[in-house]
Amino acid sequence: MVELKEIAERLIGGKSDEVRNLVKKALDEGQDVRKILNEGLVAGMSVVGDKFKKYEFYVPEVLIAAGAMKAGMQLLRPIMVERDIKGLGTVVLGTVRGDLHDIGKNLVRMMLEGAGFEVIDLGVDVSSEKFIQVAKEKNADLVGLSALLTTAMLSMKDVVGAVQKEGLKGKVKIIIGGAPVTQDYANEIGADGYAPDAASAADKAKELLKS
Ligand code: B1M
Repeated sequence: MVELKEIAERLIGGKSDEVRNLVKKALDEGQDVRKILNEGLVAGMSVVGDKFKKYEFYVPEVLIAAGAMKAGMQLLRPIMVERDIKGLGTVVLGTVRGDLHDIGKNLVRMMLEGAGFEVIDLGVDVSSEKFIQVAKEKNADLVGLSALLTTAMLSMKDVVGAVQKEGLKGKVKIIIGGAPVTQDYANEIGADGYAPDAASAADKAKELLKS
């Protein structure tokens, strides 16, 4: 019988093939999909997030671990879709209009996926109209905005304004981040949350969906 903590340990070490094999074996043994996800993949990714926050892991280690997470998810996702097993929630994520930086945003995506969210990544230079359109279509719980340019931070305000204008305030929470972004700025523009790094973004997303 596969010990699910073994999956977590291999994921932390970034061993994609081993994670894939263990997940397959656990599925073949008839272990519960949700348990494999939570006690294997998500548990491992949450350790990776903690290590990243404490500067024990850097971007390359996170990327490699996220690759291992993806290898496991490729086996779980079709079963979850078939059985309509819901994750923690749906996040529409993107780098705001005028900004092409995406390295941090991609890390945020990996941490959110690692925490069990479904992430719809709209890429870079995303307009407020696009965020709203997709958030409505996908019935999103959260919109995540990233910006690295001080000039592009203004686009975050546009998205918050558009969410209010469309009557989505409260239904769709907004979380913002990126090197020049601060909690003060989030307060100023009326975003629901701010996170200083990718691992904290996943924590903040969970916290916002509880409230
Ligand atoms: Co650009 N760039 N860049 N750049 N670039 C910066 C950001 C800059 C600070 C460099 C500098 O001048 N010292 C500066 C911005 C100055 C400012 O506005 N204050 C700058 C500039 C000016 C520019 C151009 C205008 C340069 C030019 O063309 N003249 C141009 C802009 C293009 C555009 O966007 N329209 C430009 C272009 C580029 C490249 C294309 C060459 C490349 C981007 C490649 C890519 O992203 N695919 C690039 C890079 C790599 C950088 C630096 C060197 C590194 C950014 C990065 O990836 N950091 C950067 C200088 C620096 O930071 N040393 C710089 C690593 C990443 C993991 O961190 O993105 O902060 P970060 O993400 C963190 C957190 O912020 C947080 O979590 C992440 C992980 O912990 N986070 C979130 C991010 N998003 C979040 C969302 C959340 C929560 C947390 O919730 C949803």
